[in-house]
Parts: sequence; structure tokens; C-alpha cells
Amino acid sequence: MALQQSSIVRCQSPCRMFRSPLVARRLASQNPRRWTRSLSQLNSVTEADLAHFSQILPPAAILSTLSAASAADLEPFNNDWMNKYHGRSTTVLRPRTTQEVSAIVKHCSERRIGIVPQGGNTGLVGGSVPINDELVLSLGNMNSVRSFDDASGILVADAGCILQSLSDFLLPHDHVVPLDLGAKGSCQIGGNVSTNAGGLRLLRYGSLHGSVLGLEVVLPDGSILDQLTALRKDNTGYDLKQLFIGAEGTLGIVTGVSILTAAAPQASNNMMLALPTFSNVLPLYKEVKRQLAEILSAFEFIDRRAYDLAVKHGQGRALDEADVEGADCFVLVETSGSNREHDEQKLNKLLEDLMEQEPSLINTGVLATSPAQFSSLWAIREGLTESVGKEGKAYKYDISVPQDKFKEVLDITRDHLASKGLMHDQAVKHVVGYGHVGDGNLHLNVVADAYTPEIEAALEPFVYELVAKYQGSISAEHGIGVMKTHALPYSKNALSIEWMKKVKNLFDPKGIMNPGKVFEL
Ligand code: FAD
Ligand code: 2HG
Ligand code: ZN
Repeated sequence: MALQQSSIVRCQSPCRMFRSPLVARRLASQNPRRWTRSLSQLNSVTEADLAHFSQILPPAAILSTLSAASAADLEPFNNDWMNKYHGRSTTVLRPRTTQEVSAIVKHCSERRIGIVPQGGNTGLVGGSVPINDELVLSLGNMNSVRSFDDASGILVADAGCILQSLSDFLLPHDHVVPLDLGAKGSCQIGGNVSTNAGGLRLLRYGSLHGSVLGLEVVLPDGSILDQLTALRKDNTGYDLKQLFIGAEGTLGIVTGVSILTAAAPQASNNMMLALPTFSNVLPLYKEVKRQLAEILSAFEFIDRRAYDLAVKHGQGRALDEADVEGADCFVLVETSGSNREHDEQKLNKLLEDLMEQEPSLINTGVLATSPAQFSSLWAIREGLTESVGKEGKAYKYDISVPQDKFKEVLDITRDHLASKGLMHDQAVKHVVGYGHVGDGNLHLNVVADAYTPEIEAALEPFVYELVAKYQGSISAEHGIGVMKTHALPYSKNALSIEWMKKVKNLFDPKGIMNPGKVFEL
């Protein structure tokens, strides 16, 4: 059912430039000490190390330019998803068991060889590729489900299981992974845990800090920390597993994950709504929450420029061209419930109310009426990252800011780049935004013709200062990686960083575990 056209309201909020003296003072007062060790204190992999690894792993699990492999074979492991960060590793190891991981790490610890744990390599902050020639430990061969209990919903799986495969595994058991993201076809559950990935349904299922029940982790000295409990409740002292959720591979290698899966919704619906102005997004969110309540499972924001890029780069078209006219932005609403009739009644009532309102919060919208339509509406949202990548080189800022500031952030950034003479086809082509409204997470994407020092200097620390002005976070869900190590003080105070570094030093005194990530070298 396509909704009828309703009245269009136009209202653009003015944007202002600013500079935050408060932030400048706060940063100047910090004197970050260097706790992690420099890469020069780490050793490169040698032929003797390879000989040792070949006692642990079969030949097929060792890929090294020191033996038969070519640099081209290593390329997928040395370059990140955006082709922005490039490592120079000579060696990739692909263990199949936790014991193999443990033996490899023990040797690397003794020899002080840096290790980069790598999952699906879909991370967007350069955390999954080496900075120099650290060894890449790829988890892809550890891809078995260890157990599933359909009464409790607890799934225990190897860290290298691809998120989509876990969803496929759970389908006949009527359960779903409490996490979904556009990279699900490649990212791994161990990578998801290590980045504390948020994704498209955090609104419904909450963060991995809640749904992960236990972890198995190989620590930087090679010992195996077995916290793979399948208990929902366990108040026996410090909850160590939480430290590894979002640690980005800097504290150890996650080899097994116990996660609470959710009962599969019996009825899912979605709709794409076109809004005349950004200022309608929050009133709409409030109304949608009020009316849909327990069945609301996603509320995603797409600005007009991002939508146009998705259409341009073949991610489909949610609305007819005429319906898109006059739209400032779009919202994708999803419901997941257990009674189709009940859910459809609620949705229809919501839509009727929205259409009757004068002036209406929406111009128009499309409600999916078939599984194919349902998927194609999601394809637009999930395809945004790829569209932006096809359009140019993206500077990605994954920020938490108050929901009503999303548009202001986009406008201020665009104006700032224009004031530097950088808003043109040979520099910055677009400043686009999309994200998870319910989570207060905006994905600010500055799409450039090329990655250049000039654009980077215009964006940083500008964007980070803007975020700090709103008391936001410089990383809502993608992590710090190598991209934001210098910017950590914008979101964490000096004492917090000092304690984070103490934790790092306690687990990894030799600094071998994903060096140069989260903290600067
Ligand atoms: P990798 O990229 O391989 O690694 C990421 C980090 O985790 C690195 O620091 C790495 O060293 C570490 N790591 C990986 N595996 C392990 C392990 N087993 N043990 C210890 N450390 C490990 N992110 C979101 O949060 N929400 C989204 O909606 C989202 N959508 C995306 C859409 C697209 C199209 C793309 C390309 C990316 C998206 N991402 C999103 C980012 C990325 O997919 C997530 O961060 C994902 O969780 C990374 O998983 P991965 O297996 O690819 O990890
Ligand atoms: C999303 O929400 C991902 O689609 C990727 O987190 C965000 O492309 C991005 O910047
Ligand atoms: Zn996201």
C-alpha cells in the first residue's frame, strides 16, 4: 500500500559556526602519557617463526610472503574495507581451534611479535589491518556453532562464525541473533563482539554488553580465559568479559562467544516515510514510539543526499520519483511482533493518524506488503555505506549527538568545508548523514574525490570539537581503531584514559596485541 500525498511543510533551521573554548582548554590540560610500546620494540616474523608455526598449523593455514605466498595473496588481509588503511604484514595465520590460537599467541609473546586479530575485515576505523608488519591472525577458519539451546535461546559459537550464517542457523529454530548490520554477509561474531557493534536493531535488542553472556579469550601470553558461561545470571565478582566487548582486539583474541538470542518475530513489517523537514523527525519518532510501543524494532534516519546516492548507485528506490519531491529526509520504521493482525492494525492506525494531522509530519510513504518489498526497503538503508563508497572516498564520523542536532551537525560541517573552499567536485562532493535515531547515533559521511591531508585537516579536529560541544561521543559504534586514537580525549577524560591504559598494560605488558589501536603508539 502506497500512502497518499499529504501537505508539505518547509522549515529549515539556521546553522551557525562556532568554536568551543571549553574543549580547547580541556584538551590542553591533559598530558597523555605513553603506556603502549612502540612498534620498533616488536619483532617481525622470520623464517624461523614460520617453521615454528608450521608445527602448530597445517600448510594451508599459513599464508606468508616469506614462503610461497605473493604480496597479492596477502592484499585482502593488509587492506581495510574502505581501502583507506594499508598494512605490510608478511604473514597471515588461520587457526581452526582455540588451542592453535593459544600456541601461536604464546610464541608471539615469547618473541614479541605484534598480532592483529582479524575477523571479516569490515571494520570502518582501520582496526583490523596492521600498521606495519604485524602478524595477522584471521579467525575465519573457526566457524562452527558449538551449541544451541532452544529453551533458553543461548547460542555458543566460534568467534569466526559469519553473522549471516548464525542467522541462517537460527532460522529453523525460530530464533534471531540480537544484532543486525549491513556487513552481516562478511563480519564475524567475534569481530562484532570486539567492536561492540550496534547496528540496525539495537533499539529492540540492546547492546552486546547485555546479550553476550560469556566469552572464551586467548590472552596475550597465550593462556585461555574460559568465561564461556551459558548462564543468564552470574554475580560472582568482576564481570571480566565486559572488558573484551569493544576492546578491538587490544586485550586478547576472542575465540568463542555465548550469546542470548531472541525468539524470532512472527510478524515483521516496515515502511519508508518521506519527511518535508528534518525538524519533523523527532516528533515523528515520539509518535511512532507512542503508538507502536512494544512492536517497534527499528527507526532509521536517511538524509536526502544519502537517499539519492543509494538510488544513484543501484540500491533500489523506495518511493516513486514524484513522492520523493520535496522530501528533506526519510525514515525507515520496522515493527517485529507476534501477531500479524494486531501489528497491522497498529500500523494502519498510525498511518491514518499521520495522514490526518494538519500539517502532517510526513509527505508520503511506502508500507511493504510483501517479503520482497520488505527486503528492498531495507536494501536502501543497508546499501548506504556501499553507495557512499562507490561515490568517492568517505571520511566517516560515527558520532553520538543529541538527536535534534543531527541536521545541525551536517549543515555546520558542510558550511565549514565551504568556507575552506573545499565543497566542489575535485575536493568534497557531498556531506551526507544517516543513522540510528533511536540510539542518538549519526553517521556523518564526508564524501571526497580522494583522501587528502587538506580535507583531513579541515575536518579534524573540527568534527571532534563539534561533538564535544554537544557532550557527544566521537565513536558511537565503530570504535577507535587507528583512525581516532589521537581524538580519544574528546570523549574520555584524562583519568578514564589513564585507567584504560592501566588495564591494557595489565593484560598486555609487552604491547603485542593489536598495537597502535585504541591508544596511540
Ligand atoms: P574486523 O573488521 O575484522 O575487526 C574489527 C576490530 O575487531 C579490529 O580491531 C580487530 O582487530 C578486532 N577483532 C576482530 N575479530 C576479533 C576477535 N575474534 N578477537 C579479538 N579482536 C577481534 N558497525 C556497526 O557497529 N553498526 C553497523 O550498522 C555497521 N554497519 C556496517 C555496514 C557495512 C556495509 C560495513 C562495511 C561495516 C559496518 N559496520 C557497522 C562496521 C563493522 O562491520 C563492524 O564493526 C563489525 O562488527 C566488524 O566485524 P568484523 O568481523 O568485520 O571485524
Ligand atoms: C550503518 O549504520 C553503519 O550503516 C555504517 O554503521 C555507517 O557507513 C557508515 O558510515
Ligand atoms: Zn551504524
